[in-house]
Amino acid sequence: VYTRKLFTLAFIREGDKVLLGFKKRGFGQGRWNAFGGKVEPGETTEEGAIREVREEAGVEVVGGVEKVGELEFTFEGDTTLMHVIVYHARGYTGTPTESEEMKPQWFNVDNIPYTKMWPDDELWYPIYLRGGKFRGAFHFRGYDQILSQKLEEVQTL
Ligand code: 6U4
Ligand code: NA
Ligand code: NA
Repeated sequence: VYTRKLFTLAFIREGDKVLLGFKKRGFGQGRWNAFGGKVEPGETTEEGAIREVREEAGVEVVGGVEKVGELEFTFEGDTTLMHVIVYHARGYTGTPTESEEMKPQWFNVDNIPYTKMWPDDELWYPIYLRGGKFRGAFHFRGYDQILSQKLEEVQTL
C-alpha cells in the first residue's frame, strides 16, 4: 500500500522555447526540470503550481494553467507514490530569475537536454510539446533506471 503525495510540475512556453530550471538542491538535484513541488495544505493544485513557478522561476503566471498530464512515480523499496499533476501556463509576465532552488534557462523544443533530466522525461515531453495530453506511471530503481512504465496519450484528463 502506497502513501500518495501530491506534486505539481508546470511549463512556461514562449514560441519555440520552453523554460526549464536546473535544480540546485533537494529531490532531482543536478537535473533540468520544469517548475513545481509539493501542494501545500489549503491550496488547490493550480494555486500550488502557480506559486512554485513564482518561487522557483521568478515569473508570474497570467491566464491560469491548463492541466496537460498526470504522472505517478514509485521507487523500489519505498512506499511513497509521487502523484504529479502537469500544467501548461497560458501566459506569464516577468523575467526568469535564479532562485535558491532553480536556475532557469530557455531551451528550444528541438534541443531539450534529456540526458541531464529524469529518464522518463524523454518519453512524455514529446507528447506535451506537440500539444497532447498524457497519463503515465513509472517505477524506478534508484533515480536512473525505469523498471516498468505505462504511458498513454489521452484526449481528456
Ligand atoms: P521543498 O524543497 O521541500 O520546498 P518542493 O519544491 O515542495 O520541495 P520538490 O522540488 O521536491 O518539492 O518536488 C519535486 C518536483 O520534481 C516536482 O515538481 C515533481 C518533479 N518530479 C519528480 N519526479 C519527477 C520525474 N521523474 N520527472 C519529472 N519531474 C519529476 O519530470
Ligand atoms: Na520544487
Ligand atoms: Na515547495
